[in-house]
Amino acid sequence: MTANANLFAALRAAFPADLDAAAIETDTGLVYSWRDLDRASAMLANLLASLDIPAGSRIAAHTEKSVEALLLYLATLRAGFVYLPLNTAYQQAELAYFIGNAEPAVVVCASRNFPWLSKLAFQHGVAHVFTLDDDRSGTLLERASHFSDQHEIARRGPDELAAILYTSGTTGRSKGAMLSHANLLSNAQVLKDVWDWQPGDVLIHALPIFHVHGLFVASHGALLNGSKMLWLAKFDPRAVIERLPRATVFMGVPTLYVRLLQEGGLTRAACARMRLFVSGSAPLLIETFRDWEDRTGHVILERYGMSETVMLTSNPCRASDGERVGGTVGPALPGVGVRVVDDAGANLPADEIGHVQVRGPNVFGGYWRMPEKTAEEFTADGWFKTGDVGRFDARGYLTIVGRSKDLIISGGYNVYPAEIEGYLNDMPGVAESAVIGVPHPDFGEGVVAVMVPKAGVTLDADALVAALKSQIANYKVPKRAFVVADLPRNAMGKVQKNLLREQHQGLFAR
Ligand code: MCA
Ligand code: AMP
Repeated sequence: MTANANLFAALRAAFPADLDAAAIETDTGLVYSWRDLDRASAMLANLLASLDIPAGSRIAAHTEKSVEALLLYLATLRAGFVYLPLNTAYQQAELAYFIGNAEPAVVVCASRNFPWLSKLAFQHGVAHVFTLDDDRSGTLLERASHFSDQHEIARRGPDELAAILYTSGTTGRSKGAMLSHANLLSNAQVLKDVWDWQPGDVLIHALPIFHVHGLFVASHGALLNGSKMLWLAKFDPRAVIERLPRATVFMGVPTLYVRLLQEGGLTRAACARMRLFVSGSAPLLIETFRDWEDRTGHVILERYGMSETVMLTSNPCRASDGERVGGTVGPALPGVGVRVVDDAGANLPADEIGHVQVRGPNVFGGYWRMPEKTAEEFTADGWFKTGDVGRFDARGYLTIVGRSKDLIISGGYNVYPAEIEGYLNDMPGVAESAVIGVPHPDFGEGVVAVMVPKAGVTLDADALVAALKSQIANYKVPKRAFVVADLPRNAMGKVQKNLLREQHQGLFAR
């Protein structure tokens, strides 16, 4: 019989022999052993299996970060279902879309959201809604407590789905990137090797677990190495610094590094035991890269990835593999193909800027129930179009110089201007709008809205933005808004966002 390709089987096989050793220590002082992770994921997997839902069912989680939320992810893998993480910042309209599109069989949410979310789920035919709060209360754990703590890991083929991650495209609504067990496992194994995970490594886990960085890159890294995690429910720079002397690996988006640098406690001594600092999800400014080295003596390793592909490139970890070059995202990971092409699809030589395209065992199978969108995003010869613009240097290190997709990355979260413009354009008195990202000292890019009123209307920009707060995730809400008579357009009638970005580029300067 062929080996079970279920990702959980590989993670479980990496648990240390001493199952009573600490696997996760939380910021509230709880310690979970490897045995706890095994037993609790088994009980949750048995609960999911008892629901009599079809193979391939989606299990949607709109839950705050907690170890139990991670266990729900592991249990979903273990039982062979498909995990669908949803950022808790998402509000009703956003969730209505995700639930309507993904049609999950199970929704797990915080008890405070149960009244409206259970109704929404019911309207979309979801049969099971459980609650899970970050204090280990809720119906999910109550129900799971009645099940056995033994569970045989469901057999899954390498190409069967493990997770769907929603990510917005250049136009239109969010698309669910379908990731298989093999996509996730192959990437986790490559990273274990190239980032040189070692016995005794300890990870500070300070990222949210709704997205690739915190859920896959960080958690899989520690689990596949049998490494302990020091778990923070929310990023807090002082709590991270306090844990540095007991840790060896930290992963963050650039905003986390910017905020850590503002703390006096970030010193060489505090970082003396640390082995690796990884940054990704958004461009790391060269100033941050340099300041970090000056302050801590450590060179941040920057890597690059996407929800559709997990990790693609990485600066070297071992000195023998080369130096880490600030401003670059390093060479392609082993087994991953990365090319830079011109508009006609021809490969470009080193130093020339073009479209970044990728392929490999990590690249997703397609967008959930959107075959046309999937087809559009792949070339005829099977390369995925990332929408990023970059160039290789002579050593094969990639630099991301921009994006051909209209996307803002704020504090590591993606904000799609088209989505925000849609909401603004629907507001009374708004004729049209343009949403742009401009440099922001904390978030990297800050979201800015520029609106044109309908004839004879006086718009109150701040009031409109305040109204948006009740409709969309808070990080998408523009930090500043302006009312103008006209938007700048080119001869083709297209809004010239580059001119708006230039005009507002100093808006958030310190
Ligand atoms: C919070 N706020 C933000 C953001 N986060 N505004 C803009 N951008 C943000 N990212 C605002 C809130 O709207 C709120 O404003 C105020 O800040 C306080 O909210 P709070 O939640 O307390 O903020 P925080 O705890 O300070 O959060 C900042 C953060 C967080 C820690 C940087 O955004 C974060 O954890 N970011 C990491 C995202 C991440 O993991 N990305 C990985 C994606 P108001 O009070 O006005 O409402 S995976 C990915 O991209 C790929 C594939 C990859 O390569 O990794
Ligand atoms: P997501 O859709 O959340 O998976 O975000 C993926 C996008 O994040 C990529 O297409 C890039 O634009 C961006 N990204 C991720 N890592 C980096 C990085 N190190 N430097 C620049 N951009 C990055």
